[in-house]
Amino acid sequence: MVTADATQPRHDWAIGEIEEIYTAPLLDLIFRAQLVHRAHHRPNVVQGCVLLNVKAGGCPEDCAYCPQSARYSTGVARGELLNVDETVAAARQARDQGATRFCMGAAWRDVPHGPQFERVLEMVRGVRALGLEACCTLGMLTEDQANALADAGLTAYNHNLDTSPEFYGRIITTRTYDDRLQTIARVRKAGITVCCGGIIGLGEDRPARWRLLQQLSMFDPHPESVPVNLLVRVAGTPLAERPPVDPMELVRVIATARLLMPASMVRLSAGRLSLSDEAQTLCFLAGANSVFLGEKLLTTPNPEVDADRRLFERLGVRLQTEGTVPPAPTYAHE
Ligand code: SAM
Ligand code: DTB
Ligand code: SF4
Repeated sequence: MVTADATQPRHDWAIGEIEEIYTAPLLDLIFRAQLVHRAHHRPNVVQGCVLLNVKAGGCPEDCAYCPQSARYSTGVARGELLNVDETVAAARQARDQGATRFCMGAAWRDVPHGPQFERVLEMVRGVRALGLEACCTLGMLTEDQANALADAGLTAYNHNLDTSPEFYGRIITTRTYDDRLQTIARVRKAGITVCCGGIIGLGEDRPARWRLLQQLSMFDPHPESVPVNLLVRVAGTPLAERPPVDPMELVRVIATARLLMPASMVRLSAGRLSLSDEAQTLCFLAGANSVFLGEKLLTTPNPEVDADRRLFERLGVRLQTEGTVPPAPTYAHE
């Protein structure tokens, strides 16, 4: 008789199961998530990542949340691709701040071929040479580009699903959900780890959140990294006036992600400035184990370095000091 192995990651979560997890009494949900979290991760360690916008603004896409789309007047100036030296200098500074992962973002629909791509490859080599994990988010990739990034030593590629397949068309019309899935498949095939998550607060309902989480958990293997972004409402974008999300919903999303994808890094990404220390603490308790450090995300503000230092000190949480979390200790007491 074949029995289901409860210790094996699952890729076939039914929407009904996800709904049941997500809508459980919050304290039960957090307790369950904490048990799974402790079986796979060190409970008092958080990974610090730093973002750098290596190519700002002027993006042809129409992502309704994004201040870097050329279609909206948000005051973000279109910039040139940074040079390798300034990028590596920023990565060194990130390392000095305690980050172990450095993420380079470009406001591109897809990656240009030629000298600009060569420069990105050089940036990746430079960041890796500092002993940091290197992540890029550059838009859609061809197979050749994914392979070249892998050869340069890229650790991870970030390409989000953002929301459910059904709600997606209300947020982005210039490229499809399938386009995204294809880029993610190319990243996986090239041997780069996948960083893929979404945004909460776009106007999606709970079932849309469940569908996003289901889509993420269907990847086999799961994305090694799952960023959960809370919408940063930027004046000039179509979503500027969206009502704020109840932080308890964010906690539910994080706890559900932790339960569906036990070994993945769940990253409390954009939106921390709109959360209290207590709400962030609940997010960590629910299974978030990474944040962006530094006063700026790509174009929007993030908590001050000192504020984060104080928060971690109050919690007795320490920043991860090595690049990758070692595999699954069964019980972690650290
Ligand atoms: N252009 C590339 C792309 O779209 O894949 C890379 C950069 S893009 C800024 C990366 C991700 O940032 C988006 O997929 C989205 O999830 C997130 N993001 C962008 N603007 C945001 C906002 N205002 N609030 C929260 N997350 C945001
Ligand atoms: C992700 O999921 N969140 C980060 C990273 N991937 C690139 C980006 C957040 C951007 C927030 C809006 C801004 O600062 O422009
Ligand atoms: Fe362009 Fe990425 Fe912003 Fe969409 S999210 S407008 S693709 S920079």
